[in-house]
Amino acid sequence: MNSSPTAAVPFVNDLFLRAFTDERLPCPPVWLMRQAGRYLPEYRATRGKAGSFLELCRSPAFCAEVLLQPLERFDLDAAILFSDILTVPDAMGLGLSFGVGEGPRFAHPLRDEAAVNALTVPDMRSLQYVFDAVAECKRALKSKVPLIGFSGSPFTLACYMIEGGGSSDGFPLTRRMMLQRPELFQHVLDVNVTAVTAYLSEQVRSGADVLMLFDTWGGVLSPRLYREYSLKPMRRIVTSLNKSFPQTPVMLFSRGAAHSFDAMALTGAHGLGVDWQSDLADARKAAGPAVTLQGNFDPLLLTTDAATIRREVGKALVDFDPHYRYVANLGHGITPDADPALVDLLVHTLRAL
Ligand code: 1CP
Repeated sequence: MNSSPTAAVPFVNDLFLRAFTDERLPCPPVWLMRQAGRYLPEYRATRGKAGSFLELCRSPAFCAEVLLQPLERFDLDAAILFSDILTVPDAMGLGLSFGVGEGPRFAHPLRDEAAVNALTVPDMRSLQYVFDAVAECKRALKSKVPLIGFSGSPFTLACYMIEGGGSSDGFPLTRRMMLQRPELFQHVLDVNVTAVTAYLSEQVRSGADVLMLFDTWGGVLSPRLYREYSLKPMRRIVTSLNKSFPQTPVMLFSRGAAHSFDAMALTGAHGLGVDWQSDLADARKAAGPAVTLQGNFDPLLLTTDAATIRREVGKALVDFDPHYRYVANLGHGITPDADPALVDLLVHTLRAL
C-alpha cells in the first residue's frame, strides 16, 4: 500500500514521478488540471481545424497536438492525455454530444429500471481511438515528461449518465435513484468499476505513466454516502490497478470531500488531489506522510494579477512542506478566461520555491 513506484523508462524530466518517492525535491513538480484547453488560442485554432471538441478527441494526431501546446509555452513537469471523462458512457451507447458553447448531453440517459438493466461494460475496442491517442501522445512527448492517463470515477460518471448532462443543483435525479433504488444505482456503479478498470489498464498498456481518477462530484454526497458510493468503487479500481501495474502511481481527485482524506489514503492510491476549498496542511495531517498530495491553488488566481499570484503562492505553503510528496497544481481545472501570462508566472513562482 502506498509503495513508491519507480519509472521503468527514463525521462528527460522525471521530477513528477519522483514526487511519488520519499526523496526530498529541490522544488515541487507542477502541472495544471485542464492545462490544454480553451484559454489557449492555439487550442481553439486546433479545435476549429478538427471541426468540434468530440472530433478533436477522436483524432489521435490532434490530441497529441493540443497535448503539447501548454508544454511548449510553460515549464511543466507532466502532460495529461487529451480526452474527456465522458468517452466511457458514450461507448456504453448513451449518445454523447456537446452543443456549441454548452456542456455535455446524453441522448439516452439512464432514467428508468429498463435502461439501467440494459447497461453493460463496453467492448474496449470501441474506445480504441482513446488508446491510439495515448500512444500518439506518448510518442509526441519523446520521454520529455511523464504522461497522465485518466478516467472519471464510477460515481461521477453515474452522475452524468443518470442526469443526462451537467447539473447546477447537485444531480438530483442521480441522488434520488441512489437513495430510493440503491440496488439499481449499485448496478450502474458495478458496470462503471469494471469499465473504468479495463479502460485505465488499456491506457497503461498504451503508454500512460501515471493514472488519475476524476471524482468531480463526490462532494455532493454526505461523508457517509461518499464513502459508500464514491470512495468504495474507486478503492476497487485502485486495488486491481495496483495488482496489475504496481509501477504505475494512481491518484484520486474527489472535489469537496476533505472530510475523507484519511479514508482516501487507505485505498492504496499513491496520490490525492486537494481542491481549492481545502487546506493542504489539514490534508497532510489526515492522509499521513506516505501519500503524495496535489493541489490546490484557486483556478481564479489565473484571472487576477502578478502581485496577487506571488502573494498567494507565498502564503499557501507556509505550514506545508512543498519539497516532500507534493505536486503543485490548481484545486480544479483552469477556467477558459485564465490569462496565459499568469499561468507562466505561477509556474515560474513555484519553480523558485
Ligand atoms: O469546447 C471545448 O473545447 C470543450 C471543453 C472541454 C475540454 C478542453 C471539455 C468538455 N473537456 C475537455 C478536456 C478534458 N476534460 C480533459 C483534458 C484536458 C486537460 O486536462 O488538459 C480532462 C482531464 C477532462 C476531464 C473532465 N471532463 C472532467 C473531470 C475534471 C474536472 O474538470 O472536473 C469533467 C467533469 C468533464 C466533463 C466535461 N467535459 C467538458 C466539459 C465542459 C465538462 C464539464 C461539464 C459540467 O460542467 O458538468
